[in-house]
Amino acid sequence: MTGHVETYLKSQLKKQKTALLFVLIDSEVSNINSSVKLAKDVERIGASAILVGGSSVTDQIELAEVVKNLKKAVKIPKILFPGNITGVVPQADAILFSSLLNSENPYFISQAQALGAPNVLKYGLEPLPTAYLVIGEGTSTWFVGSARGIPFDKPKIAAAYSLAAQFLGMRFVYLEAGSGAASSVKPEMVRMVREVFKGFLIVGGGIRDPITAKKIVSAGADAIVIGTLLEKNNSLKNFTAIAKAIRTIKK
Ligand code: 1GP
Repeated sequence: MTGHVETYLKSQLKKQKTALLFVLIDSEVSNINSSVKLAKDVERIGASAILVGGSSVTDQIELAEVVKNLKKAVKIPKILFPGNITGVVPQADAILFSSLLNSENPYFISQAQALGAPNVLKYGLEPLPTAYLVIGEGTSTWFVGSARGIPFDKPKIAAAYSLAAQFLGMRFVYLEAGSGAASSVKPEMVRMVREVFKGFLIVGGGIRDPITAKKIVSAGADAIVIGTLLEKNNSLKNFTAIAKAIRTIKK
């Protein structure tokens, strides 16, 4: 069943006629004050949602505090991005209810989901059914999630997983190169996934400049995720440049 946040994201896509910008806030990197300031800044610049979480977030109390404060600070949806059951906390609007489809450990494919699901219901979080696909190797999400990373230059494999996700009823695919990845997912992979996957396509990991962002959006991403860039100096200037650049690509 499609909920409010999913409906909002789709309507934003139609309205903006280009890909959406999601910002990842890692509660273990940014404290409450800096998270709130960052969320307000990126909302003003044009971000459509804030993802909160990450593969190494294990302090659930700290995460809950950040979410609670973001809720008061910004209107755009606050979407949990869990790497484990510790990523499920109250007061967010939705959760990327993800299965790490290319994990070698069934815990990250279905067991964490079973353990987390009762709290998703209890906290009234809107589950966004997501196939989380880790591309490449060597990142935290790859290591923590025991992923067998899809090689960067094997777009057909990513497309096959995305098609499988669609047949399984998942409405979101997240192509993840990993936070701080040396290189982002290649446009060719995004293009091949776009050809077969009819749902909402999120691409993230290692996107740090307008040219890369534009190529990924032109290839068919519905949303790109920016995280690490915003932890650096001068980051808002760069984020603004990315926001401007993707507006030139019409979907
Ligand atoms: C990580 O895709 C997100 O899960 C964002 O990646 O931190 O490299 O921007 P970066």
